[in-house]
Amino acid sequence: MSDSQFTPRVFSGMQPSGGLTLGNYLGALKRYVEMQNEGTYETIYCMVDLHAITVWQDPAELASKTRELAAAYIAAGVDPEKSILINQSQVPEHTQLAWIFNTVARMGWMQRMTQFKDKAGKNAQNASLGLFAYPALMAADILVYHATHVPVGDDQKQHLELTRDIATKFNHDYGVDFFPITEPVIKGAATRVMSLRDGSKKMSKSDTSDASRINMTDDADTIAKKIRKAKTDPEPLPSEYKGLDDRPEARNLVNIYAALADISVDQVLADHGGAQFGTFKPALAELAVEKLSPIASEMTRLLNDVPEIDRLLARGAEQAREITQPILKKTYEIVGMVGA
Ligand code: AQP
Repeated sequence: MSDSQFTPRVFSGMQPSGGLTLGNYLGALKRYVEMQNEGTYETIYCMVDLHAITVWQDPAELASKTRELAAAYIAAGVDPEKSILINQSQVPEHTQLAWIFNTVARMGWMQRMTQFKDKAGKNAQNASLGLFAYPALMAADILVYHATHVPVGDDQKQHLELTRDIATKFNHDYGVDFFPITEPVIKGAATRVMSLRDGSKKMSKSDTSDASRINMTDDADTIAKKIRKAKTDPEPLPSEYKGLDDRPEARNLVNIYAALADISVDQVLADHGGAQFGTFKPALAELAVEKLSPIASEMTRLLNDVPEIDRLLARGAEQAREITQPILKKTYEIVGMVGA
């Protein structure tokens, strides 16, 4: 099936499960803004609070993190006049479609999801059912808009494949061409930003070590300190990319530099090849502060007016439901629900 029958439409979201990291920004949020400004797509960006509660969240914290995430989106350049900005739980069609998808997805598919295994850890029997079903809700988040493109970091690739499998099976089982086969958009030099303490681990907002990540709200001194202390090796930077083989920490810092500066990795190595980390790290810290500080200040300004954030989210939910209600109704008709 070709996507041509579908409006080019972008959907993506993040969990309000903690402050955003540089990984969330470079892997996803920066792309949200670029795709919004390209003018090719309708864009819908979401705070996925229902996903966040698949692991325990303090209720008051969840509400404030949700507003903080909305402020981060806007501060980074998501424009509520150009994009639809929503909080997931305010658009009930996400969960209604998710139930249908729970009946489409197969146990074997879900059991293969590596994120569940990572997050549930050794105690899988004690994980919430919601954590296990998470990817079916994610498929519904995307497909309830008939979204054709989803900008995400590399860690979400498997969930996007599952979304495509669910759409394909639904279309096949019911003999329709109803859901698009959504394309992941995993692009840029930093699709998987790694921990500053361990080059084999993803930078993550829920990592217990704050030194492992750069938070979007870290001040200049904290950013400089974390980069200065980032794990590296004693060798100088190479002049070519293949010189970064087997040097995951060095590669991570070079990728971060390229993504922040919007230049290629080759260009970074052309400019900094031969430099020691004692020189490269301060240059990276300066660049990170230059790019992140204005976003952090704008977030603080926006968070001074919580009623305005709530108003934008309520308006976003209304705009979203103009798209989601007809798609859910048609899904119910296809499935055979009386009164759809
Ligand atoms: N380290 C990363 N590098 C590149 N992209 C990343 N993303 C997350 N970490 C990196 C992308 O950010 C988006 C938001 O993801 P999420 O909020 O659904 O949670 P996640 O993927 O599980 O990210 P975290 O930071 O690791 O959150 P926690 O710790 O709460 O689980 C996604 O597009 C993701 O690819």
